[in-house]
Amino acid sequence: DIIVGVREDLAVREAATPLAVLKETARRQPGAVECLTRLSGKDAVAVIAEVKRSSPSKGALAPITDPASLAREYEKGGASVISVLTEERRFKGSLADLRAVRAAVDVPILRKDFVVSPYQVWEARAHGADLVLLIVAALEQTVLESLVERVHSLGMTALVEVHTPEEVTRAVDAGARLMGVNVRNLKTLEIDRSLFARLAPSVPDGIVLVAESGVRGPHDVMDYARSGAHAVLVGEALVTGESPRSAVAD
Ligand code: IGP
Repeated sequence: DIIVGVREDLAVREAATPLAVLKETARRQPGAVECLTRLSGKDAVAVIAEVKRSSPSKGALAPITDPASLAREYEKGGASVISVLTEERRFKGSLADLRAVRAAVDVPILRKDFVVSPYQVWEARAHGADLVLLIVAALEQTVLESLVERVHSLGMTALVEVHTPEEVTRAVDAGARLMGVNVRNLKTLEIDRSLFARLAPSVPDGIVLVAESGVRGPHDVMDYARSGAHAVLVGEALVTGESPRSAVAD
């Protein structure tokens, strides 16, 4: 179970850096950048481009020696937000990657991890994140609610990830302003792109909606947009593609 490893790694960091110290670092950061307007912009579908070294389904995707320069390519290509995997064991990401990307770009950045505790939300802010992913399936409702509140109270935006109609309801109840439908089944790791079109109609107006995973190229972007996506989150196709900059721009 991925969460077991996440909690073990978290305990090590908590022992090294007390929460009070982390909060001081977080408070010294420039304020988080508002992202909802740029993600819901009327004419074009927005792209959230992901720095993704590895995945549990495919293993190593690309040798990313310099996450900062990849992030700069994404930004030049027109990405509205840059997502950075920070989970270490399965995705080979790190908070160091997040910090490097923060120093390299001006666009808002998303901490993509399995966030289960407020400590990780403070960590995200301390490393310059503007958005934090929260996965409904991994959290009890009261925990989800308090994490959404914590993210928002620190000026960041929660990207609340759902896979089922029940999870859409839970995300709305928890106060989500930005929701992501992840079409990858977390148990089987299989992609089912039709899930997005099935869930999108039950998402209330006013919530900014992201289609996550399975984008192979412009055709998939258009399909998601037609089904109601304001934005798409793309990892694998960008890190394995030849030119991340033109891939975002196309
Ligand atoms: C990107 P893809 O198929 O473009 O590489 O997918 C993103 O949606 C995926 O990395 C993701 C993810 C997650 C990873 C979505 N939700 C939760 C880890 C944890």
